[in-house]
Amino acid sequence: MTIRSLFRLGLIALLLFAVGCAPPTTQVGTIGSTPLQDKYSTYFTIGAATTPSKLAAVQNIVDFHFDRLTCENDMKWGVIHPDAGTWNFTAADALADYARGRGITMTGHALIWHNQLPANNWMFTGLTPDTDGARSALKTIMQTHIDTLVERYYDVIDNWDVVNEAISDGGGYRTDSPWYEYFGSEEYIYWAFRYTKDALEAHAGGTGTSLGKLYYNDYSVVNSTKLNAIIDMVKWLRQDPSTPPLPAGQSPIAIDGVGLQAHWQMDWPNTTLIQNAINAIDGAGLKAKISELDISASYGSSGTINFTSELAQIQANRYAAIFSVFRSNNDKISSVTFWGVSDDQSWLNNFPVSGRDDYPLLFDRSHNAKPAYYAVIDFN
Ligand code: 9MR
Repeated sequence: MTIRSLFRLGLIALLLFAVGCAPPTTQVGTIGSTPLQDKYSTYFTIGAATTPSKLAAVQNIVDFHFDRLTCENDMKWGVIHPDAGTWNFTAADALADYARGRGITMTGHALIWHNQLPANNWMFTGLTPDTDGARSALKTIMQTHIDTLVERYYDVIDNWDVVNEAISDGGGYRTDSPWYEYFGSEEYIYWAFRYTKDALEAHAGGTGTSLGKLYYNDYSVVNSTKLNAIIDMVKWLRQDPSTPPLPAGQSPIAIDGVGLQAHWQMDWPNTTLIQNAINAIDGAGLKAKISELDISASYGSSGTINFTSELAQIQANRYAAIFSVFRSNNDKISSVTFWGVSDDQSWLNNFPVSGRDDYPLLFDRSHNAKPAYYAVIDFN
């Protein structure tokens, strides 16, 4: 071996060493080579919320990294059941077929919610709030809606957001929901879970398919006032001692878990709050599901911020800390789903400020893996 070839070998070794030591931020132009779904296979499934048109633009990422899907909008009442007897299954079917084709499961989102209802409000039209007539009519409408969705998707949906955001930030039941208004109380929550459970048992019971799980889903679940109210609601549904009665003659329902939406920020909530919420949910005999994870980089700003490499690294550290909590609680967590795939597709580009860019996800506007992605897979 000549001096020159030795020198060349030394140079190559130095170069390889430098590449090996380079911080993950220098890796650009790739979706990453470690599939999230593989890295987390012994912990929990890793999901993404999407729509058919968004999926088309990032399908390579979803194919490679995610083994769970949620319809970001397409199973909501306003989209899928926009009028009495009118169903619009096209988009939900497309995502369900994609999931079936890959053999992955979905989260059903969301059966009963006060938002994204049909524009013409058809379910409530002509009814008088807080009357037996309204309750009776809405129970029938609700049951038909739930039966139809469960029958169509029970084979691919393993857990359902049966009721979404029914508790206010102050801890009481949300009274500005038309469901609450027309039922005249929180009784509608019971019926939503009742009909979903019955439909799951009827459709999935004899087929060998395991029953879909029943979840209550909300934001700010780490807030202890809200968390306590959610747990009280769960105890009421299953009729723990000293809880208010159920509708006359109805039997208790033990729901399976609580979805923490996890629309979080760079500095909120801290990991202690997250751990406390997971512990409280587990202590109540329930699973925690991280259902809508994103970390806004723009929170508090009125316009588009400059997402510098320093900010990207701060966000990566934040994701690392959060996923470390998730991993160490994997026995208490059923799944982790991101609310979107790449930054350009996030709902946060239009909320709370319309048209402002945000950077909350693991993949950037060019669909390349961000430092946050490398932080999430950086563990042994
Ligand atoms: O991401 C969804 C966005 O496209 C819709 O415009 C919005 C309408 O309210 O709903 C967004 O998803 C929400 C989810 O269904 C429930 N939790 C809060 C999510 C973000 O608003």
